[in-house]
Amino acid sequence: MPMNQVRLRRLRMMLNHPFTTSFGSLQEKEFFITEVLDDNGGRGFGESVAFTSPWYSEETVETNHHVIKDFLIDLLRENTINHPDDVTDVFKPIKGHPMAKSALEGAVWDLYAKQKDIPLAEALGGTKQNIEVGVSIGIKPNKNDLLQTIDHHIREGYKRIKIKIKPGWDYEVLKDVRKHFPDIPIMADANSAYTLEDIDHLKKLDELNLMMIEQPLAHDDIVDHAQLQASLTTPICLDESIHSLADTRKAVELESCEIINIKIGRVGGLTEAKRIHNYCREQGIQVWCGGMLEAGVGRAHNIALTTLPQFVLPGDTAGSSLYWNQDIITPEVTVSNGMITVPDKPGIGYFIDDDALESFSVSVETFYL
Ligand code: OSB
Ligand code: MG
Repeated sequence: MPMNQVRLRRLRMMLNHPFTTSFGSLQEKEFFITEVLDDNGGRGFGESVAFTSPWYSEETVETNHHVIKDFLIDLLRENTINHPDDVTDVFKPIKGHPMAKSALEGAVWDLYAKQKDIPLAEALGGTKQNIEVGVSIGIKPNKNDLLQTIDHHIREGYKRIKIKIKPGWDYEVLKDVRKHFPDIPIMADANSAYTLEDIDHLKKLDELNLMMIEQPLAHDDIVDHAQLQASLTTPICLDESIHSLADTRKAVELESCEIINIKIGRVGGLTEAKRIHNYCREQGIQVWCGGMLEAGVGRAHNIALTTLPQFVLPGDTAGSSLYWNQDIITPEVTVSNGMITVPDKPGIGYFIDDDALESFSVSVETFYL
């Protein structure tokens, strides 16, 4: 497929409010927007979900820069890409760095769909016209604050509430939440804050009727989660541990989890995300689309992926206004009654607000293919 240029743009945007997880707190977001261009004025966009610190996984904004600039762009230049699926194979010699790979691969997918004049969702094989979403709530200074935030989002219509937990902010807090909201779908995300020594403590969560507990144990573990899952009735969902279809197969075969959170960036791109989705569909494993506090471009990719049929649980793609006063796409992503209407325009289906993009830019580099 024709492409002649890559633009690598570093952005800095402030979140509306700090977002706190078991690994730390974030309010300023720095990340890359990638752009792949063709001779006809076509522009495909991708977004990297790496943070400035290696808190969630090993990758950072700086490692993204190094790997994209010094390796991945060369591979795009030296190889023939007939279809976006080829990008995953072309990037294979580079070990790891899934978020860097995904940032470029996503832009190639968007450009491909625009060249074909079809929505990205359709290019991926998705069929849903509306997708269900929930909201992820960070660790709050106190319980009252958490209860009020939940109440607000339930009134907005979100389909399920995810609550970040860590030792000292878990069972007692969730018990209170359950008491105030006896019927709402609730899940907890530990971001790998526990070990097998906490097994008796984690078992207490079984009485709270949670949809799932996300990534309770180490970020790189698949084996210990199998032992934990065998002692819990609450389904475990893996996030951090899953980087590929191969990881997914191991987790499913070892019964380390019952549910998989698919994040495009964490698994190296849309093609690998689709492969994981297809495998989970065959195996009867439920999946949902996770979030990384993305701006509009990343959100648009999440929405397109979620149109695939095995995304049977609400994702973390909340509306733009949850985190941003101004997004980089128009229209912004809006959520109504917990649903997002999938755009029907070509590619990611939203326009890029070039003025906003420019105003948040810290640097722009151009590379020729
Ligand atoms: O573990 O899902 C996670 C945010 C940053 C890093 C990791 C995670 C999250 C979220 C927020 O839960 C999801 C979102 O709203 O984008
Ligand atoms: Mg998570």
